[in-house]
Amino acid sequence: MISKTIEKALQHQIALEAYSSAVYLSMASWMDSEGFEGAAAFFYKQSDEERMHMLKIFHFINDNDGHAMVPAIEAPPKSFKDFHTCFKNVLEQEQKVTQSIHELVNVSLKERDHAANNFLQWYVSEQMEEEKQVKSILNKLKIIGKDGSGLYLLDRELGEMAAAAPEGEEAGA
Ligand code: OFO
Repeated sequence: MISKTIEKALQHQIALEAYSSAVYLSMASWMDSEGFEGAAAFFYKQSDEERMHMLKIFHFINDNDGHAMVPAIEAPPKSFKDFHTCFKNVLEQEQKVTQSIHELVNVSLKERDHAANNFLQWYVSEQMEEEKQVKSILNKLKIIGKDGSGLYLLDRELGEMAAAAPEGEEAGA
């Protein structure tokens, strides 16, 4: 059984994961419309992953006598300035999620909820992987600069990463 405090904090996390899923879906669609097929595949996959992260919390709450609820989320942006800005936005979103996960871990410690603490460790590792991945993409973008053929190759690499990631796994993680 989880406390109301933990349930409320987890419910907040559900909304963040749902927003990540929505914003990555929007990025996938924008990349698709701009002709970046590889990045589009990467973001479709990321969007699915975020939904899976959200669902895991639903099950954890419900399996522990709580009641997980579908959150109301704001609409994500429909378009993005450019390829580079998109990934800068991803890093900001992931850093926000990481901070929220760390706060949740603090709540679980304060509540002495060892089950929730144990459950949250998966998210701590996952966020480290996600931040590492997006930082590596941003580093490549820095090297590429305004070179179109470099961007073409990175788009292809992102598509390969999405195709290689097994179902339920992060693209490239
Ligand atoms: Fe759910 O891991 Fe990113 O946001």
